[in-house]
Amino acid sequence: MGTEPRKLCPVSWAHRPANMMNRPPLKVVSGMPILGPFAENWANVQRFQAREGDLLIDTYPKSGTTWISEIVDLILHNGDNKKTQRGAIYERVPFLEYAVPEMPTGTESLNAMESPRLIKSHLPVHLMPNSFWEKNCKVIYVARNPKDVLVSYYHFHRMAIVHPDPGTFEEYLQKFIEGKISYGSWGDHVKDWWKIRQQRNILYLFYEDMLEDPKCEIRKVMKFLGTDLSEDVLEKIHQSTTFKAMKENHMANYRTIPSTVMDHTISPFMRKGTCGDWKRHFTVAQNQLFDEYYEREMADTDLTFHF
Ligand code: PPS
Repeated sequence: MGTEPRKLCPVSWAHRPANMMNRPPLKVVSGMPILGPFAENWANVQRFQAREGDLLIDTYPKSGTTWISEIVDLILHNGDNKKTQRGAIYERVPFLEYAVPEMPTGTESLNAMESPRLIKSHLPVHLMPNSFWEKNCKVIYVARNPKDVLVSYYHFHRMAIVHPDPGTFEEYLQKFIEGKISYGSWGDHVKDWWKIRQQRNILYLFYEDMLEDPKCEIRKVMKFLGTDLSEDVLEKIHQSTTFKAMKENHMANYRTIPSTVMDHTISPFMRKGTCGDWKRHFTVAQNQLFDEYYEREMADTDLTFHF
């Protein structure tokens, strides 16, 4: 296939001090808690100029961002997994609100990047830079059931030192329910994107559907992107984006980030990749508490999840 590999934004970790960003406290921007260093760059995020043809991948954290990013990049390269080896996932799909001291911010990387760009974000609808709507950018949103999100996010806090210490699982569960974690309320996030999905250029997907019938969901993405690839290419994309394949793929599994920043020996980024791992974490009492929270959160929506 003759597709030119898309440009990427090289990120160098070469000069990172060993104690970089040791668990800085969260800050609140526009009512939402966010990683302290991200808050410092907030004005640049709000001023960010999206361009026509940008594709935004948005999720509440730990909902399948990396998975859908890899799928999209493969679709745009006709399933050629040599081309998707051109850089780490965070270089191919820069993270809009990313900011840590002494490194290029997400907005700087994206401003320097040639179009067409793939952009990752975890921002809720009401904090999206306006330019995405002005330019009518396509958005792929992925949602995941909150019990598995919580478990995945808890383990991610343990291994990634840009996050505050999660405390015990019990303490973390309480913080999640109260929305006192980076990106705030899970319920508001998934519901607000759900509400606007038909007014905007949004493909709303579910992690659990991607697990159950990956090819069907990849086909939906192809259609949304206006591509028509053969069954062989579809099969290749599917094989390259199984949990096992991505766990072994260093350009997708975040192993290129120094272990002082993400320590995969504490918990790997590609951890379980399943639906229902929460059952191994929640006690009966915690599950009851969480179900009550879920009922409250979802009382005003027709959005539902598989657990
Ligand atoms: S982040 O940090 O918010 O961008 O993380 P994100 O990529 O959204 O979510 C990480 C979880 O997605 C799982 N994952 C996958 N599951 C199934 N198949 C594939 N291919 C895949 N790739 C990533 C990853 O394992 C994290 O979930 P948990 O439950 O922790 O395993």
